[in-house]
Amino acid sequence: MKIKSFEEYLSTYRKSVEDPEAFWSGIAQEFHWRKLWKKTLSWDFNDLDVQWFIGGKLNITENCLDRHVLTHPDKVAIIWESNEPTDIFVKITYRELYEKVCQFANVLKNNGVKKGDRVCIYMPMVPEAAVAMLACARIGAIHSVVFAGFSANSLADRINDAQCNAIITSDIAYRGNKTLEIKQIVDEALQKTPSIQRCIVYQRGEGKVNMVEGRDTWWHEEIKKANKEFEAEEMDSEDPLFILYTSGSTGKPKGVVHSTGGYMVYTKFTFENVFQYEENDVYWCTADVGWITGHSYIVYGPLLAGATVLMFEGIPTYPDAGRFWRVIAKHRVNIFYTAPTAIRSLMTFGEEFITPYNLSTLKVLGSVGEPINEEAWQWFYKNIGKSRCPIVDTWWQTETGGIMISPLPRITVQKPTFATLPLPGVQPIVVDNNGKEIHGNGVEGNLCIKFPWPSMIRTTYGDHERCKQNYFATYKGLYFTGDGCKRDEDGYYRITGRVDDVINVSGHRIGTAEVENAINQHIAVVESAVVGYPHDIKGQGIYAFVICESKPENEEQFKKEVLNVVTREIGAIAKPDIIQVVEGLPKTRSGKIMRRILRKIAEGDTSNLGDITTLLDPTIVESIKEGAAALR
Ligand code: 6R9
Repeated sequence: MKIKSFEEYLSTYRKSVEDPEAFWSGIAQEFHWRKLWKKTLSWDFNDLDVQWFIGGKLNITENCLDRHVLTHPDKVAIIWESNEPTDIFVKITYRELYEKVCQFANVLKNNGVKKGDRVCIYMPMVPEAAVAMLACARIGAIHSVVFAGFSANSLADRINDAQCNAIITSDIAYRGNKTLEIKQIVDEALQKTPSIQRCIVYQRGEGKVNMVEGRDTWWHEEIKKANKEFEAEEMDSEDPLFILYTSGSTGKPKGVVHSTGGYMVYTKFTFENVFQYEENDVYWCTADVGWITGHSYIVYGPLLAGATVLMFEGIPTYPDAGRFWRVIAKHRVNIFYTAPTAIRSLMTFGEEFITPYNLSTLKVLGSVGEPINEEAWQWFYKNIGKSRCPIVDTWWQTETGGIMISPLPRITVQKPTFATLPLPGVQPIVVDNNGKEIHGNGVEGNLCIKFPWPSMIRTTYGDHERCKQNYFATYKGLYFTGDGCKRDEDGYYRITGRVDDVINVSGHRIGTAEVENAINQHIAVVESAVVGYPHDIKGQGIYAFVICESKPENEEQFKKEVLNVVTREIGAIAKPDIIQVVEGLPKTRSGKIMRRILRKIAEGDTSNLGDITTLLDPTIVESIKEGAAALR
């Protein structure tokens, strides 16, 4: 079902709210189910229990692949552009993808993976990453993709939390002019993961890696022995499809669990509508499969819709800052979905990197991951879209599974920096800090959702209580997003950013507590406090206030060590931008750090720090202020 006009959007939205079950069951009919559902929805936000398409049986890969093989087997499913900008690239048709997935499903089976098992995927941006995900889905195993920028420790924690019994990885990964030793990181992680029985290694480089006898095996060797047909496992609509770890306000990342039927229905519906995908379009989303955007809008959404999706291995600035535009011209991309941080970074390089390339095939631009500022929006609109392509500013989260608030291109009147209006089936409400609904327009508050949608989080893996506490306990009877928002006079939503202890660095969610835990691993560190601050390119930067046992002799050296510890514990994406060694932290008498004060100092706004008299030692604030000023 594709909405074609604003009137149709309004009437569809109205129907979706008046009778959500009728609305979604209508959309769900478009798919292939082995057995239809008996009841569309059952839900309880207080004791968190949400089920969609109850009793329905299906396999999502039959909808991603088998259906398309019947109708358009030779259509290109994936175009793969490698890190190196050569003329050679890979095109995989739906038939070929089907065969690769079936073949790899057999490999998984031959290696002892069964329905319900958890399989970790730690891979670069190669088509085999998508093949691995779909092969898991085909046999009913639950994939847990871990972004291949996370450290061995982070990887091990995630594997252990989900008790994965197999991992799929590659020898190396190419990112720009760097070669990352992926397999080495896996080897290190696997020292601490007793549940792992098998490690299947895709050869991306020269394959010169250590292989552990009885545990490790090569992808290319395994597929030689595997058949290209695999009868898909029959799954229940509510069987988990995947786990994806994400940061929250507590120290430990949580495994967000998505189920099969609802996720399928929602990602296809939103993909088709938000991007207004048309039959022969080439669609490119620059995310990594390690994030939810890669799951929903590189793999599942587009393939469910039978689209042609471009997958890119490299980075925006290699070999130069014109790479994105070169790829768009080369593959005649029609729909381009990226992140504000990439736009802000490319803006700084100037237009000479854009002008050589023909961008006339572009029809729709998209943004995701963090608030897009007016300047970046305008630059994207004018320089890339040539003032003729609408921008869809899509707000959503790992937990929501799919896009929630977004304009529909050429349908919704856009407004820079506004995600605009909720998609059909999405019922946002704004509440004050006491959880009271703020009615009307021209208001601001905390963004919650009051009614279930098909692709919403079902639980956090292994800890249902935590999921309840995290998302459904702050405001009774509501799903709390953790984001603040404005609703303007037109009823348009603008997301203002996180209101919890999560920092959004270049569109990546990082918990302040996670970074603190990592910094505290440094032998000389007594305590630390981490806050976000506005950063021109990253959106938010990480600012760490650190108390040492004794003043470091060589402060530069100490800071380097702290960065190394964070890289080791979490990964390079969590490295603080600024480290300030302090003598104390602003604490209340009950020992709570007043982060509000640290945030102000990190922002460089110390004119009004508010009431500091309740602090145990108010003088500490002066010394932190002075130290911060000296760092700028
Ligand atoms: C899809 C994704 C979710 C957080 C979310 C919010 C921020 C995402 C946004 C946006 C403003 C947008 N966010 N899209 N903020 N405008 N269009 O990014 O998922 O990694 O879980 O991050 O990202 O703060 O709460 P995830």
